[in-house]
Amino acid sequence: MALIPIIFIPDPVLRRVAAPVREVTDGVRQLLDDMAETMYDAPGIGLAAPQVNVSERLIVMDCGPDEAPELHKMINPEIVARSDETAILEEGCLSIPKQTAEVKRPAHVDVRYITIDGTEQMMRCEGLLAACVQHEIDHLDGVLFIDHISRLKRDMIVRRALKELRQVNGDD
Ligand code: GNR
Ligand code: NI
Repeated sequence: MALIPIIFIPDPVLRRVAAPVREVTDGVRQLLDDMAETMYDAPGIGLAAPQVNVSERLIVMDCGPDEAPELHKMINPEIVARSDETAILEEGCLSIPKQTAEVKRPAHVDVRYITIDGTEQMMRCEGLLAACVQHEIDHLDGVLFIDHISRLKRDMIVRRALKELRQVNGDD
């Protein structure tokens, strides 16, 4: 197990469309383990491979309460159905430090993905998990939560996040 450094805006890897995983190898399983450790350490409720500089279609999520963690590892996840009903949730992103905004998305989605055993599986996601899985699959397509809000709010969040990163990095 190992922690992997998280990539921040405006790194272009966050805007790239990630490549499908062609084979579920020990390397893929190791990376998912390391991504889970990195997510818990951050802490966050989800992490996509581009956020650790790997442009491949891999995500991890855990939206469970601390007493009952529920880790999901997904390879090549795809949304196959979206509800007409929408929900507005406050989102943040580990790649856009210390900023949040309300984002409107389908309230429920059905996701199809490959497990670490290499078998296909479906999962119905609701509530926070639905927002999280859509946020993570967006990352695989180079999309960030700020792309779902007004330009005014987006520009403010980007400006504040870059300022935060400058302060943390001690730049001029
Ligand atoms: O930690 C995170 N919280 C969160 C809250 C609401 C909707 C999505 C998320 S995902 C985010 C971690 C992250 O940046 N994942 O890509
Ligand atoms: Ni994110």
